Amino acid sequence: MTLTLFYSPGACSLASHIAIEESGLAFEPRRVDFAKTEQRSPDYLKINPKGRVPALADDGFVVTENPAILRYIARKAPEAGLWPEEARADAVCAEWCAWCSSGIHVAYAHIRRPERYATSEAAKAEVVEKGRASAREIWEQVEKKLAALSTPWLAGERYSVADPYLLVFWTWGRGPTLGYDMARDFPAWTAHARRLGERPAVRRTLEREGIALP
Ligand SMILES: N[C@@H](CCC(=O)N[C@@H](CS)C(=O)NCC(=O)O)C(=O)O
Repeated sequence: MTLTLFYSPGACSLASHIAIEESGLAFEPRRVDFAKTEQRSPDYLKINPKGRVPALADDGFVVTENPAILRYIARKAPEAGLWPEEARADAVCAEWCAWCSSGIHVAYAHIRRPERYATSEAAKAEVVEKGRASAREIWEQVEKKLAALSTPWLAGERYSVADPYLLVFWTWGRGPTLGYDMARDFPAWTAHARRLGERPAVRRTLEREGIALP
C-alpha cells in the first residue's frame, strides 16, 4: 500500500479523509493523536514539519494542506470525477476550497486557537470575542450561498471534493466551541450536510472517526 493519510478524528483532515475514501484508492488511514500531541512528535514532524493534519504520503512523496491534498486525490483517481473538468465548475470548486481553508477555518481558529494570534490573556480574549462574531458572520454567508444554490452539490450537479470540505465546518458548527443549532439556524447548509451523510463513503469515514451523522 503506497498511500497513507494522516488524520485526527474531527479535525479538518476529515475533508481529505472523506475524499480519499470516495476516490476508491487503496490507502492506510493513520490516526494522529492530539491528546498525546503526536502532531509534534519527532516522527510526525518528519512527515509534516508544520505539525498539522492532514498529510498524505504517497511512496515517499508528502503533500499537506487540504486544498492541495484534495486536488491530488482527485487527480490520482480521475475516474471518480471528484474535481470538475468544466472551467466554471472547476473555478467554483477551487473557490470553495480556498474559502474553507483561508476564510472559514481561520475564523474558527481565532476562537479555538487564540494563542496563534495574540500573547496576553486580554488580547487573546479579544481575539476569541472577535472570532465569535466573524464565525457567525461567515457561517451566515455560507448559509446564504447554499440557500441560493440550485444544484445538489457546491460545484453543480456532480459531487466534488469541495462538498466534504464544507462538511467539516458544519460539524464544527454543532460542536462545543460554537454550539450552533445547525438545523434551525442553517437549514440549507444542514440539508447539504445530510445529503453528504447519505453517501456510503461519508458514512464509513464518519464512523471511522467516531463522528455522528448530520
Ligand atoms: N491549512 C491547513 C490547516 C491544517 C490545520 O490547522 N490542522 C489542524 C487540525 S484542524 C491541526 O493539525 N492542528 C494541530 C495543532 O495545531 O497542534 C489545511 O487546510 O490542511
